[in-house]
Amino acid sequence: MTDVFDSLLEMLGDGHGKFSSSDAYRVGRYPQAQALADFNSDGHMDIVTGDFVFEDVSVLLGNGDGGFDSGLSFGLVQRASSITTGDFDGDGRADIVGASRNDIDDATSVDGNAVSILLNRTNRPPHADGGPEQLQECSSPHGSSITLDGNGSSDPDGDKISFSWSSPVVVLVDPNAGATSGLFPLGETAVTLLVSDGEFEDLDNLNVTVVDTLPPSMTLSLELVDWNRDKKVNHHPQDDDSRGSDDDDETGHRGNGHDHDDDDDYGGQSGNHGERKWLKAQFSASDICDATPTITAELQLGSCGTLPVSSGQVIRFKQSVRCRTREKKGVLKIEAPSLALHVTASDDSGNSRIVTKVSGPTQVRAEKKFPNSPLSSFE
Ligand SMILES: [Ca+2]
Ligand SMILES: [Ca+2]
Ligand SMILES: [Ca+2]
Ligand SMILES: [Ca+2]
Repeated sequence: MTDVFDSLLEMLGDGHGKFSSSDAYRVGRYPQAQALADFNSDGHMDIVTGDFVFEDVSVLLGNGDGGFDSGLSFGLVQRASSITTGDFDGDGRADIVGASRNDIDDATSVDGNAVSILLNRTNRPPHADGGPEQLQECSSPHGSSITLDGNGSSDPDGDKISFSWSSPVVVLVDPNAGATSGLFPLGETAVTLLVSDGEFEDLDNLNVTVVDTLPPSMTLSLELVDWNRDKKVNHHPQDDDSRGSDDDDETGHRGNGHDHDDDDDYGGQSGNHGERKWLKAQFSASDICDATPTITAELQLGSCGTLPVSSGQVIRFKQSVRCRTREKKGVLKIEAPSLALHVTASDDSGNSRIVTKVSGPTQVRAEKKFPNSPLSSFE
């Protein structure tokens, strides 16, 4: 084999007008003509040589560090006396043109004095494009359904490409389609798209991020209730007490003046000052993304401080400068300057909603929302 190849010496410039020691590469026997181009589009310069005797063209593929991989031989250009490169068919790949000189005495030979063009058909790798990074609002406690579109991927040679999507935690609907989808959980999930033209592959990595920026929804009420079930809300319970219509221990107090409930609301404190209201505190919260948002509630009693309260709690409230709170038979009895129900609902992502409902002759409604931060409001 060695007698049909000659050596091509390759020397590296050192940037100071000198060259380092050389390596030798096997090409055709009489490499009279040479040219440079990147024939396989890998970004590294390659060398083509033409063999003046054996009518071979050899290409040495540059490997990027000054060396070359073994050559590829093509038997086309006759007695190449010069070689150059250019993209003659406009496909972006460098082609080779060789000028052949036949024996000067045989100038009429049909084989002599020709120009040969070798069109480059080197396969180039495809380009994977899995689309942009995705950021979506969470749409359920399981996350969000998100579509991935890799149809922006391409092959510079027009080769048909295959798709392979993968993600460590998400089951994708059709991982071998150009576009796919999956149910992505809250947070950041890595996705990889691999495309192949059958010979070369390319990867694109992207992140899919599902966020929860919306605070929980809340319902709450602090409404007058029909505590003695007479089909009327108990705005003036003193009147109801005298009918003895339920078994609340308030019933009948007024007659004997004995307050075994240690409750001296009656007697001389009738009228506006003594007005009492039976109320029920009710509240609940839900969140699109968090199936179990945290909810806490308290009764704010003005200068008398606060009391934790559960949803469904019945409250007997009397406006008073006194601070008295007792629970009896399931009823929270409160005497305080004011009464407000203050509820906070928070999701796992730190979004909070706070709503305060004030008990009074006219109930003020207002609400503010502060995603990702505690908020304060009145309802
Ligand atoms: Ca190359
Ligand atoms: Ca070309
Ligand atoms: Ca290709
Ligand atoms: Ca939320």
